[in-house]
Amino acid sequence: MSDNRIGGRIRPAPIVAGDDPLAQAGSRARRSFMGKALAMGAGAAASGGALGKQVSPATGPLQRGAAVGAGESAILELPAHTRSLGQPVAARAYGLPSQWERNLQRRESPGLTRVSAAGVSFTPLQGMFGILTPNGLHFERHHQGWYDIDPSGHRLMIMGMVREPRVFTMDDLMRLPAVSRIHFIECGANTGMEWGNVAVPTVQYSHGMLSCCEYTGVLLSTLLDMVGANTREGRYVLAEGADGASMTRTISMANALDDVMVAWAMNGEMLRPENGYPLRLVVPGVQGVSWVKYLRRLEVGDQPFYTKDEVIHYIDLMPDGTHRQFTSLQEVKSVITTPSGGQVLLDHGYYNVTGLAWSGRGRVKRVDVSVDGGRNWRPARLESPVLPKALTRFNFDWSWDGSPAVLQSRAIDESGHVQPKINQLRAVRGTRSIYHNNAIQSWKVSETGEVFNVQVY
Ligand SMILES: Nc1nc2c(c(=O)[nH]1)N[C@H]1C(S)=C(S)[C@@H](COP(=O)(O)O)O[C@H]1N2
Ligand SMILES: [Mo]
Repeated sequence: MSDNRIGGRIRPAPIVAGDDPLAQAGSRARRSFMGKALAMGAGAAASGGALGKQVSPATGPLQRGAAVGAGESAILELPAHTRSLGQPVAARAYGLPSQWERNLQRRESPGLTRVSAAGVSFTPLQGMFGILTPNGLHFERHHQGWYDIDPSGHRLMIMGMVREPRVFTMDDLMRLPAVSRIHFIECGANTGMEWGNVAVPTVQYSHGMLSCCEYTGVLLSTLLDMVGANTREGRYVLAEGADGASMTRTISMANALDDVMVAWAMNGEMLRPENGYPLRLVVPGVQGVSWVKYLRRLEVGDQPFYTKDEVIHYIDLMPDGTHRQFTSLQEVKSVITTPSGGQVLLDHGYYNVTGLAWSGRGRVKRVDVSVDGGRNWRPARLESPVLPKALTRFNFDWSWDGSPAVLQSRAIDESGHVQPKINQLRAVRGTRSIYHNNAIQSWKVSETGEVFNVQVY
């Protein structure tokens, strides 16, 4: 099911070139199954009972009181799994998702980077629920591939404008007072392909360099205190990774003393190798590149370090040919994840329009949804928790009458910033940028129910 989960009413996103052919075959098979299931009126069975064709969330399947159709025979006849023993507990020492969910995967966009070790994989936002990203579906961005570093040999050095430079082992760090906090991470290049015009078909590719996890680690302020950092003149901190790319970024001391973490855990377990095991920097609200993975060195300094990763990369090309630098904050943004590009509405009637909103400045205050391309807006329901610098889930009731529609969401954060339209953003930033596109996303629902990525001005 996965991508097409929407009550069995939406078929899977089309698989793009270069994707796993097995997944393609699977999705074709599923599509015809879904078609048959719906034709038989067995939508509820096909969709895990959520919003099948005969089921409306208001009434539920059993309150319809109609004659028992072919679909209900799936309830009356006990299937094999109800008449046999299940598998023993030790079948899987480390749990995996159901085999029926195997279409829900991180996906690469072939050709996006010149060498495969410098790659990106995108989170399948269209198939996810709530605000947390499962560790196996967290997007990945590597400048020089990933490593599975032996934690017993890993060290973190803190130096520069400090009274007592120190080298920490993982054991040293994990004895310290820890905090656990939920935050989003978004690559500054997320949605970057849409600057010029519509570039990608699905929300996975347009917005999937985005994840949200509970991180556990020690606050950087605790470590800076331990080494006696000069936090008055030392206004900057350099973070360096242990990978071949030596990813290095400068963060401000203001950030460092606020909520930055040196983290070893993600969603209750140690970091995954792809995401920086055994140690990464967590810089809430700031673009992903500053979240240095395989963290091995922090240096306190009195000016920015102007490293390669901040002088020639992650800068914004403006219409007059100049570059903006150190534009690290991820501004207020939102996107409807269902219905979204590549999905298909199979039927008229009720849909739960759902999506995600976030802001690097703090909490999301409100999300408005439009179904007519931005002429009229109504507020969506924000689901709890609504946390600072974390993804917020929103839901919105919509009844589709079968005519063409353009779905949009617009987020407003607690600082009062409003997510802009793409033409408002272009008026200031031009069309040649790669980074920091937080524009309103539009999904066009055609009369056939197919959903497309479009730009509406
Ligand atoms: N050491 C190291 N840290 C890194 C990177 C890297 O290539 N090497 N990529 C950065 C970029 S550009 C992003 S967007 C995030 C991605 O984190 P993730 O791979 O856990 O999603 O890590 C950042 N930290
Ligand atoms: Mo990134």
